[in-house]
Amino acid sequence: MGLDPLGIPPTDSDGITQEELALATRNRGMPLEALAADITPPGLHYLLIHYDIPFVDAAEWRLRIGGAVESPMSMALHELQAMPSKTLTVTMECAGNGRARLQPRPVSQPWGVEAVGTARWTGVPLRDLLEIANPLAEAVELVFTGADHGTERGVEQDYQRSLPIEHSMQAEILLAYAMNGEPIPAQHGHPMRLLVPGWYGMASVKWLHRIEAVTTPFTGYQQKAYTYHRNETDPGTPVTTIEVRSLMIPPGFPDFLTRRRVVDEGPVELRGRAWAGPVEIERVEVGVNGEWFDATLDDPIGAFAWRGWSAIWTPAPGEHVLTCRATDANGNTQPLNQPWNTGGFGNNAVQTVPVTVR
Ligand SMILES: Nc1nc2c(c(=O)[nH]1)N[C@H]1C(S)=C(S)[C@@H](COP(=O)(O)O)O[C@H]1N2
Ligand SMILES: [Mo]
Repeated sequence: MGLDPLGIPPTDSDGITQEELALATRNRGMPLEALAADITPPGLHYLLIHYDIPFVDAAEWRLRIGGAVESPMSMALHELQAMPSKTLTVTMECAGNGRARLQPRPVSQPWGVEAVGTARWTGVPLRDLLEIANPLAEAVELVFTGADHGTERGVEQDYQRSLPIEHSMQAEILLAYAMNGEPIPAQHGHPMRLLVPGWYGMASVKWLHRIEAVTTPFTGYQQKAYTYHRNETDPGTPVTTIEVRSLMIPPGFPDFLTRRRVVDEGPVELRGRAWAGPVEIERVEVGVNGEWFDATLDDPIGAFAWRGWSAIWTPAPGEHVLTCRATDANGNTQPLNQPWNTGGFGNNAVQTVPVTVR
């Protein structure tokens, strides 16, 4: 197979491989019933860990800022916690969410639609530290390094991502040390992670311990791998902000194995959430067997957070297919068909929920 070195080998096989299953049991999604809460309850936020969780000792840990800066610095956690802090409600989503629904399926973490969660993150605005470290005029990006280490498609690496200096100076970019008012749990990046609100999760480097200003754009593995390539020769465009998506809480009750829903006849309140990274949600529609009607939007809970929606459905007994689709303030609407690319990124095609009404 003439494979793009940055793509992921696709498979025509319907069956999930043992490797994909092993990834899926390490990296779990948010159970969709947790869409009921504004803030995802502890332990239900989705997880994506490329290598092993590094168990970092917060008392020994330091954050180092260096490279092309005027004043390199090194700070302990308690020193960072003594600085003015900011708390933001942020919906985070994995860029690979929806990957396992693609055909052919790019082989990687096989997400359905549930790689999402919303938390209240507290930390120091990155720009407050940059004002002290002072990147040199020739610095173009900051490279963020996590404490985890592994190989990916033959490349040994610490997990690293970069951001342009300009983006790093935005007020919402945090060096977070608390999640929902508690120290960040080990699996979510203890003791500190970068938080890039509005962007897919890969930008928010966990177990952060080093920030380096560089004078040429960073071309590390994770920077290149997150690219939309439509085919093996497409040079592609970088994966950045979160695409518009909505999800519904599957109504009624599920069958254990198939998760098919059973709902009693009569009015049913359908509820869900919609988000579009840094962009506002303008509209959510509910589809019943292909007929669309508007849902009612709840009040927003934050500029980077999902927005609740609800709709009343009065079904007749029988088999039905429910869907929902959101439109953002830029006029982007979720597609009915898959936006295929070699890495399986940004598949925001509508969720479908088959329901039996009795
Ligand atoms: N150091 C490090 N940071 C990381 C990752 C990782 O494996 N290592 N995974 C990234 C990816 S792909 C995603 S989607 C988010 C997931 O964050 P969460 O597990 O807290 O939900 O973390 C990002 N930050
Ligand atoms: Mo991700």
